[in-house]
Amino acid sequence: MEKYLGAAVLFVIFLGHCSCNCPGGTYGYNCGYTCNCDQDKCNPTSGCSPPNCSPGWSGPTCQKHNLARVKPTSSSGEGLYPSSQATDGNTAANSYAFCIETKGSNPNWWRVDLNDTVLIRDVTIYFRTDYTPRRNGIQVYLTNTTTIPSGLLCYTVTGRVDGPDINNTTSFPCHGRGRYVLLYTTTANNRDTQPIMDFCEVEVNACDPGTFGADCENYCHCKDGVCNDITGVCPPGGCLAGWKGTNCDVACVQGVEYGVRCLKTCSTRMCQGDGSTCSRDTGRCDGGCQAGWEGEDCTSECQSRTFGVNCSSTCGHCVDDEPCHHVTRTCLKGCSPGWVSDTCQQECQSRTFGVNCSSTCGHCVDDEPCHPCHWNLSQGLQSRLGQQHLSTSGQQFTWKLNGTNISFGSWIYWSRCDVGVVGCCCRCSVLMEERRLQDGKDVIKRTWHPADKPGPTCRSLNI
Ligand SMILES: [Ca+2]
Repeated sequence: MEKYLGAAVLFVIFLGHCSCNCPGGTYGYNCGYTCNCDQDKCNPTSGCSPPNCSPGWSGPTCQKHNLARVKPTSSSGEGLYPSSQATDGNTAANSYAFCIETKGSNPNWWRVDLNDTVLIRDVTIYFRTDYTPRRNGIQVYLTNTTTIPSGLLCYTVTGRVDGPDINNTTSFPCHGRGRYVLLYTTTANNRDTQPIMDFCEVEVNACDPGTFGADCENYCHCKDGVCNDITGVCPPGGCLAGWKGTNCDVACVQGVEYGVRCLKTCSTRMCQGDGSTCSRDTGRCDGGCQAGWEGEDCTSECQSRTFGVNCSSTCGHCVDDEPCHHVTRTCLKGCSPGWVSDTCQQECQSRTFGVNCSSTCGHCVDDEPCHPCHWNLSQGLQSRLGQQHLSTSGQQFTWKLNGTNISFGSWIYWSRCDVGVVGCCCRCSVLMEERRLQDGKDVIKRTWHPADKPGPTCRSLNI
């Protein structure tokens, strides 16, 4: 049953996900799996398969890894055949010459050092097939210490003392994290006076991340790619997009729902055209988005003051740089001073300026239009002259010229000169207050100065 489900999962998970361009050595969904075979034997969609698996890898997709292969071994006493022959990768078992044989002792043990604390799934022992008695009573531990015995007792080999009812190849779960796998016995079988072990190979198996099942033949659907290697259940944090259910084993209904836990609905996307498919993971719109929408599934409104097809157009002059409507371009809160119309793209006309172009220009030379925006004299002068030349008093701004304080009105409307060069002011008029002591009195003289005439005008102020 487990293998049947695995085949079904394989079929579904790769459907619609071209992995044709996976980088070398990877394959499958999001190129998230490693090819454990020569690269030229690795199908970009389905990966590797026997007999092409790299040494130490097995299973229908070469995802099952024998971590014990060529790892260092030790034993309670080396007999005729060294303990390392149980991790040499050769599972031949029809002669003791391929196997190990410990020296008789009680207790008696053999151990492989995996070189690191690792997660393992199961263990397989290949017993001698030409001599069967030394099987019964062997205990298998997964441990992190060299204490004999210690750790998790995974399995006890049990059967007749002469062993024929015990499988030549005995596999059992041994699920957990550990550095050592220990085979341990205090049982002397048959005619032995002391316990002796003589098996031929021990495989300590783990599934490559993202796979599970007896042969690591199933692919999980977890967000972080790693699931329980026996059940396939995802850790807290959830399923890969496109999957739902407690075990993340239920695919989103194609064409109806998509995304994380299948919470998004295909029909609410703003795809261009009606024929778009709806991939279960991203809900991608095949032909792009309707005007005003963006994102792979076209569910995000245009951002950053953009609108329209591909969000490639920029909003008009909305007040305070507010974004416009992502589809219609309308400025929802009105226009910046100097601009009108729904989309705020039209400049003030007919010598008007300001919010809604509702103010009339001041004393521009030759009745020319003023600059359509508010122009605050303090900002203009300060930016041109620097604060050290300018003092402000209430709504007055005073500049010292040749020892004389010259004050200006608080608001002034510049005539148009170079568009966009605010303050260029080649033809502006300036309301000027000229204050001086004359005969002990403070004399104030107010005049409008066209900027293109000599004197303390805009030009002479060099602004
Ligand atoms: Ca061997």
